[in-house]
Amino acid sequence: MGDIDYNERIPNNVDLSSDRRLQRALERWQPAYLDWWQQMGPEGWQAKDVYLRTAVRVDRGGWAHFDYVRMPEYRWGIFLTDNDPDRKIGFGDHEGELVWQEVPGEYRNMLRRIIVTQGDTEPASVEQQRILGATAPSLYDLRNLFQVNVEEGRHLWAMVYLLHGYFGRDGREEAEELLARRSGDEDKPRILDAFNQPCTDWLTFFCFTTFTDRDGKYQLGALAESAFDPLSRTCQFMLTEEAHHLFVGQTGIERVLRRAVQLAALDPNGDVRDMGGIDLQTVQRFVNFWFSYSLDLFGSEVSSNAADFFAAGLKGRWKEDKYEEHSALERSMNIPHLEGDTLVDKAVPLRIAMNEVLRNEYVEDCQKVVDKWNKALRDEGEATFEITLPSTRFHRRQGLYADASFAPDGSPISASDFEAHRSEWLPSDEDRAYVRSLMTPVYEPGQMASWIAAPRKGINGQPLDYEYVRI
Ligand code: BYC
Ligand code: FE
Ligand code: FE
Repeated sequence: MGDIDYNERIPNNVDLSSDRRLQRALERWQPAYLDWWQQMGPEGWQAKDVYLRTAVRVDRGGWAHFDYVRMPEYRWGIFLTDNDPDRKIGFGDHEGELVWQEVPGEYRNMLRRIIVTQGDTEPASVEQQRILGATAPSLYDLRNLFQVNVEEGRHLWAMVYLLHGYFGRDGREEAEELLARRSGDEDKPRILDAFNQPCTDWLTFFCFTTFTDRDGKYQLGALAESAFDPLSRTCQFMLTEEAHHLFVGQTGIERVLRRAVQLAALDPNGDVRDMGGIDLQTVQRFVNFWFSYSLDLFGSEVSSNAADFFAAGLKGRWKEDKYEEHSALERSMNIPHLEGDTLVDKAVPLRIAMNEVLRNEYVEDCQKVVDKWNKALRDEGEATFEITLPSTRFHRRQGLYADASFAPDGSPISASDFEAHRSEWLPSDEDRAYVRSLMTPVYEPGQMASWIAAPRKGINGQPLDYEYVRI
C-alpha cells in the first residue's frame, strides 16, 4: 500500500488506469496545466536543474526522494493517503455513518464550491511568487521557493482530480477555470483576496509562507475531517507536504530577525537599515499585514455557510477527535460585536461560529511561531523588542470587523485615527521600496544576502554550500 506508480503518464496511487474515462479527461487537462506552468510558473528558471523532493510513498516515514529535476519535468500526480474502509463520519448531522465514496446529490454544489475555492489558491500562489527567483538571497532559498511552487502545483492536481473524478461536466469546466483566473488580474482575479496581493519580495514570501500557507494547514485539516472520503484522503497527504512550506516561512523570518539584531550590534547607532538589514519594526508591519489578510481567509465570524458545511459533514473542526461533542448543537461561542463604538459579547450558536472556531486554532498556532521568533531575538541578545500578533479585529477586510477600524490591540478607533497610524502599523510605500532595494540575487553556493542569516543546516543532509540550483 502507499506506493506511487511512476510508469504512468500521470503518476498516481489511485489505480487511474482502471478508469479510462477519468484517465483520458486528466490526460487532456495535463497539457493545459503544463502550458499554464510555463507561462505562470517561476520566470526564467524552467530549464535549470533544481534539487527537489518528489513523493514516492504516501505514508509519513521516508516518503520523499531527492534529485535534480527541471521543474516542467516534475512528476505532478495524484496521491491520496491510504483508504480506511471502516472510516465513520466524525461530526455533524451524519455522525457515526460510514463515510461517502461518492458525492451525495444534495451536497454537490456546496462540495464543489469548497473544492474550487481550495483549488484556486494553489495556482494563485505560484503566480504570486513567479518573479521571486530573480532575487533569491541564496541558492538554498531559491531551491526552497521552487519546492514550494511545484508542490502548490501538485495541490492543484489534487483538487482537479476530485473535480474530474466526481463532478462530471461541471467539474471539468471548473478545472479549466482554475487555469484561466490569474492572481491580481482585474477581469479574472483569483477568488480570495490574499491570493491577489503581490508577493514580489522575500520578506513578503516568508510572511506568506508563515501565515497564508498556515491558513492552508487549517483549512486542509478541517477538510481532512470531511465525510467525503476522497477529499479527506487528498487533504491528508497535502498536509504532509505543507509542513515544509511552513518551515520555509518560519525559519525565513527567524533568519531575518537574527540578522537584524546582529547588524544592529555592528552599527555605532544600532541602525539596522544603515547596515543593509531589515529592521524589526518593518518585519512587524509585514507580519501585521499578512496575518490580517490570512485571518480573512477563514470567512465571516458569523456564517450560515460554515454551519451548513459542518451540519452536512463536509468540513469539520481542526482535529475533530479532540472535541467531546461532535454535533456542535449544544454550545455557543461569545463573539464581540461592535455596537456604536463599543464591543459587546454576543453568544453565537457554535455551528454558526465554526469559521471563528477554526480561526482561533490558527491564531494559537501563529502565536507559537511568534514565541519561537522572540526566543531567537533573545538568543541573539535583543533585550526588549518582541514581535506580536495584532488583534484578530485589526485591518480586516472580511467578516464582522471589516467595516470598522481597530487598533492592533483590538480597540475600536475612528477611521481617521487608523489612517494617522497606518504607516506605523502597516508596511508603507517607503518600507516596501526599502525592502525591494535589498532584493539582489546571491547565487554563489553557500553565500547569503546581507539581510538574512544563514540557515542552521542544508536540505536533506546536504551541506549549506551545496549547489541546490545549477545556475
Ligand atoms: N476573499 O459568509 P461569508 C491554501 C466572500 S490557504 C474574498 O462571510 P463564508 C494555500 C465569500 O466568498 C487555504 N472573498 O463567509 C496557502 C462570500 O461571497 P459570496 C485556502 C471573500 O461563506 C498558500 C462573501 O464574502 N482556502 O490552501 O463563511 C499557498 C461572504 O462570505 C473572502 C481557504 O482559505 C476573502 N478572504 O466564508 C497555497 C478557503 N472571505 O459567495 C495554498 C476557506 C469571504 O457571497 N474558506 N469572501 O459572493 C472558505 O472557503 C470560506 O467559505 C470563504 C467564505 C472564505 C470563501
Ligand atoms: Fe497548497
Ligand atoms: Fe503550501
